[in-house]
Amino acid sequence: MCAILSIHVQFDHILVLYQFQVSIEGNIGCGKTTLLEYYKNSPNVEPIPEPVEQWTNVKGQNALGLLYKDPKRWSFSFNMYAQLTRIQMHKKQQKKPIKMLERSLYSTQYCFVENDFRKGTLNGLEHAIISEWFEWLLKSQQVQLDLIVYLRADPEVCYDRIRQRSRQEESCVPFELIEELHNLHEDWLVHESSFKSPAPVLVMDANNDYNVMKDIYEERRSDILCGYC
Ligand code: DGT
Repeated sequence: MCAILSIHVQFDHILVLYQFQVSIEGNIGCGKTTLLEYYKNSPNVEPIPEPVEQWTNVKGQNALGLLYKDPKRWSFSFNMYAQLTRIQMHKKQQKKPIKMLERSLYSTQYCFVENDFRKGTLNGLEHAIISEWFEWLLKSQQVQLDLIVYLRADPEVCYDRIRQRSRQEESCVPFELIEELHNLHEDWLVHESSFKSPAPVLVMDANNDYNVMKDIYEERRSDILCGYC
């Protein structure tokens, strides 16, 4: 499960770091950011939030906003950019034993790209290009995950949370999309019927309010942090 990623030799002592990569996965609005926030002050955790601010300002252009305004026109551009920023998250130098990622290269491919292809917002050529990039990145960049924490929430709950937080770009997200993404996460992480999971999956019921979720995060601290707590 764990990997020795670096051995630092410093004069007369050797420091061996065991480094884990944990990806927090789940539908839009399921509470991934909240989980990262909860653990961000743990001495062993390095949180890597997804770069939404970068997506809303690509040299002055709001890629996320354009994606929802006209998915057929912008899905290819957005997913290519998401793929780039995700590999940057995976490759970011880690100083602490646990790198906690908000999503991964895998959820871009297995949930968003897959859904866009099924819906026709990515055409066959666009899908082939993104998929080739994905395969190449997997082979060449050592995209390692040791654990996936799947925050499993009902689509209705996620949809309510999205409406409540009212991120401007997501004002027109249809419920249908949340249902489709829910099913894709389930197929991937629970049934493994669409794609194989790249790491063991810890499934957590994320339907509860924050106060209850906090208690659950505390109870499961050791499991979520691979024993480093
Ligand atoms: P949370 O904390 O569980 O509420 O998570 P969110 O909703 O802040 O983060 P996430 O990753 O579920 O989604 C942020 C927005 O970006 C959302 O509108 C969906 C979109 N998004 C994220 N990753 C991808 C991707 O790889 N491809 C596409 N097409 N959209 C993505």
